[in-house]
Amino acid sequence: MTTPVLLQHYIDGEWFDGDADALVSISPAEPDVTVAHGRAATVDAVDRAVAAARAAARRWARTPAHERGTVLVRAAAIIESSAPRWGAELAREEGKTRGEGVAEVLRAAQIMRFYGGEGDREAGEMFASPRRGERIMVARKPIGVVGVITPFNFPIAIPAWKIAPALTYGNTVVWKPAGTVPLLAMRLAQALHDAGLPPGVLNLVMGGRAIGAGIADHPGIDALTFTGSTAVGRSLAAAGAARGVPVQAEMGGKNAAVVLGDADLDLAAEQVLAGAFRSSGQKCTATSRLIVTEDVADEFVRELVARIGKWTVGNPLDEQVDMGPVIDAAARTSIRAGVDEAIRQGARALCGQRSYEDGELATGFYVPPTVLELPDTGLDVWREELFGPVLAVCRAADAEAAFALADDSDYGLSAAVFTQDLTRALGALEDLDVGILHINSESAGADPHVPFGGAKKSGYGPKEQGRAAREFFTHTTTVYLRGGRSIT
Ligand code: UN1
Repeated sequence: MTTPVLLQHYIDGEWFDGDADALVSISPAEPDVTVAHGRAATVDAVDRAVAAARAAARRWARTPAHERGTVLVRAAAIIESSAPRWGAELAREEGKTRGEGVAEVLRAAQIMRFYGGEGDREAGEMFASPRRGERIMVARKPIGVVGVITPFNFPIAIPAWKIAPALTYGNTVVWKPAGTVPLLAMRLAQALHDAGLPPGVLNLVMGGRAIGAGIADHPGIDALTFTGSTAVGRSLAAAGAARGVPVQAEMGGKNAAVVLGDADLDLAAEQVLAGAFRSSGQKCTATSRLIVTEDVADEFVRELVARIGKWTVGNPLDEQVDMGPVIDAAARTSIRAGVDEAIRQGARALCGQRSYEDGELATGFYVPPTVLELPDTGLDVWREELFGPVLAVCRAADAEAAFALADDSDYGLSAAVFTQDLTRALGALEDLDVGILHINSESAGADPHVPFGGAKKSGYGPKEQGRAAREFFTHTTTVYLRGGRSIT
């Protein structure tokens, strides 16, 4: 048994203990095991964090972009070399498998490195002028102090992909991570501290909703970036609009995988399995709807369920385990309630109909991988995000009907289409209103150098990652530039 890590907050370059309620990070696989503990911060810590971020803002904005980037590159190296240890901590704290945990830490390093290099890439645009002797330059400038509010499901990658662009573009940050994953938050802050980030540039304040609200409503915050539920994202967007503060919100998804008759069914089964059940389905990009054309439906669904039968559910630190628990007891209860309600409304469970009733799978917050065949699309499970290992299946007569079903959602984050027919693949691009479209790969996954974000209820504000992040983390100053001497 490992000794629990002491949780500390980080403001103005100093680590300190909180003085509010206990802050305890437990293992969702073994809820009586404490991974890390300390005390939450009081709301006045938000004031101190914002004051520190404001005080540091001017100097950081004036630091050459190359130097800012160098800090991120150094942090990337620290994160990378810590990946085996932090990946295991991530698996213990969040519940995804150790392999996924290590991969996520490495991804955070990759994100840091991408944005580290951003300091040496172009920093604006130059236009011709309709007037002689003039150029028009569009320069990018930081927005100021950014509030960052992050979810539990990618405890280091999502914070990295918000904090790295915020910092590289010259902003300072006040960050509140999800209360269930404080340890990984501390690890990321440590990496940046050890990489030489100046005091006040990043401030980490951990605690409950009051801390999040304290950041969102703080008059000293110039912009707010959030990933989490649509309800919270929308309320933050409303609060931001009321104060004239830009908000970027990445929210829910009800992502479809469409399997057409001409697809490579082995490949599709492998990818749908990963998309629906990796990380226990707790990704906003997870596949929660499967649409399969009638011609291959029986065969495909049978294959999928057979593969699920070979999965090992259990402690995420065991090498042979494919799927761990969900994040907490409340998540387990609400996911199971969603499944029970779907069955009540007429769904047929092809697997996962029974909760785990004894042994470690009952003690930990485990939900079995569940496939529900729906009689029609009138069921709540077709529309509502359960954020767990639950896949709802509907059949479609042909590709056109399948795309119509896939687009039948208020959400529009990602979709996966399995076909070898290029015309149909291009048709999917036309027909599906999504931010991310995978052709022949699972609906989850995001590379750091390209835009990430959703359409419809899934996203609000500019996209994240890659150079798209610049849209949110900078504003522009248009400079009409003349030489200062009359020209002849
Ligand atoms: C991924 O698909 O690998 O909260 C990343 C989420 C998304 C990130 C998904 N913002 O799940």
